Amino acid sequence: MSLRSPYPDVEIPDVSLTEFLFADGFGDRADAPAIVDGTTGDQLTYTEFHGLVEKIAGGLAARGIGTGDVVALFAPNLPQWAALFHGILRANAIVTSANSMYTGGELAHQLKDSGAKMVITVSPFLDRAVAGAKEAGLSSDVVLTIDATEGHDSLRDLVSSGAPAPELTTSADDTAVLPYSSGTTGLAKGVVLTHRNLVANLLQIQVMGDVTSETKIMAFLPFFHIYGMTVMMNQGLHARATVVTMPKFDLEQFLTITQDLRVDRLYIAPPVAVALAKHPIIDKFDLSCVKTVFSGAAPLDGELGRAVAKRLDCTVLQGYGMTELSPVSHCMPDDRGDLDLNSSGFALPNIECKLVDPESGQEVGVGERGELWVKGPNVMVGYLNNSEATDATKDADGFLHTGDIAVVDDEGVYSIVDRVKELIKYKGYQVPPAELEALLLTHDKIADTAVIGVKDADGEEVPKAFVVKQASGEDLTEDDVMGFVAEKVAPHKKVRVVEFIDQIPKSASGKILRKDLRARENER
Ligand code: AYL
Repeated sequence: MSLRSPYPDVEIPDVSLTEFLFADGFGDRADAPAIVDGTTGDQLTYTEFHGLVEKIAGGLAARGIGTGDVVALFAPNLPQWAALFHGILRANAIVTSANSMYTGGELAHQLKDSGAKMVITVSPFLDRAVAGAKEAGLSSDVVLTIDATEGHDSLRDLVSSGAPAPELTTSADDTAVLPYSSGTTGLAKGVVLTHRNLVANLLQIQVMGDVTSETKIMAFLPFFHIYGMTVMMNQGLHARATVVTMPKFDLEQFLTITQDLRVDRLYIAPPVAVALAKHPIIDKFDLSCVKTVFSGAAPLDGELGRAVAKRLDCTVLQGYGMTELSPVSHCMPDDRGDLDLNSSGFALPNIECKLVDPESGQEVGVGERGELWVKGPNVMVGYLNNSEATDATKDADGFLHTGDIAVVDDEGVYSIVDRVKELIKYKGYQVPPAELEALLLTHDKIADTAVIGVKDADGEEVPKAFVVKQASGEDLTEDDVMGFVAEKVAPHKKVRVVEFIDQIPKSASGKILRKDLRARENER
């Protein structure tokens, strides 16, 4: 029994994202703000934004960037991030968006794996960007900065050449972006998303949401992550709305900007819902402008969601998706604020789902738990240069096996109830356990290890390492283990709980039995 979206299909035009967003001009929004830096008030109107995109494309072409070349963006949310993103695509090239918290080593993995030819960053990130580029075999000459800095070319240098943008030759089936995701297992992999994937998801979410040219969207969640990229940046640009950026999250500043710029649509991940529901500072602000709070990227607690709706007197909605789905496959439409907030709403138009019992491989029906499989025009092509991982995730019929367990009711409303994949989510960010395990095994006092997600005292998921000591490791402490990891990874990947045990439970073939470790946690 495959389950189709209750919404009629939308037609996906056969065009690049660039054509889709910019070919028709901006009408009466030409001089309206497309994107505003909420912290400085600096803004680009639609005409200015588009002009900058064209100039960036010209500058990139003059430096030899063209069809099929990959350029890495390693920067916080700024209006220029969006202009560079679209400038790279306009130059017929591909964007790989890197987590701006990455260490040099983590960035190097992505640069090497994606074959990036250029890295664009900001001066405060230069140390990590240059270290990563060097480790990936790139010259520091191809590390550019958005702001001006000594020793590196800047955005100004890139656009000052005055070179015209090249002819747009990109078609819908060309790769547009390579965000990185560990998917259901293993290390971070390049997710190949085409222009068609991104255009499709914009049209699919358009049916669900009331985002118009009047909307002001808050974008503090990072553009490098597919949630920020599609749902905030590109949806906002497509609707000719105004996207308000913040380079990093600070609660008071976020509230000040929301109040002063009269932002009406907040996109958040669940940890921010906790602050909105509970923090005393909220009462000091006039947030009457906020009409909608949309949560995604990790499970929202329904009660918490209702508390936010009540306190801000607004509609709270939840959506579900994955990087591999461009990312949204399910969400609550704007007019259904009445739905149970523990759910993630309906399948989007053009989407077909199956729920499959992971043990038996049999499809299950309404009210029964099964792994969610998703098929639609927003499903990735595959993982970059990794057909094995692609085949393990996307089947021959085109269904993406999400690794999430869901239940659907008779109205077609889905609730995500569990996760069967390894992936851990810390504040909505991906933490691939395989990466932490590989790192921990390089410690000379650690004999074996397994990392899983556990709930902390606030109910937030955090990475926990089970560690088997080497005979020589008697004096190894929990803090030693956490410190060892913290030095080498971005903050969201830190191990936050450690337990020493005698043996890691494994199957006959040597696979870590994470289920057994989870069961052990739940017995506490
Ligand atoms: P990735 N409820 C439960 N788990 C969720 C939810 C949710 N609403 N959203 C995402 N996840 C988990 O690639 C789930 O395990 O993309 C899923 O497989 O970083 C994993 O996060 C994917 O993590 C949307 C739709 C945001 C999607 C997104 C972000 C997708 C995050 C807003 O409307």
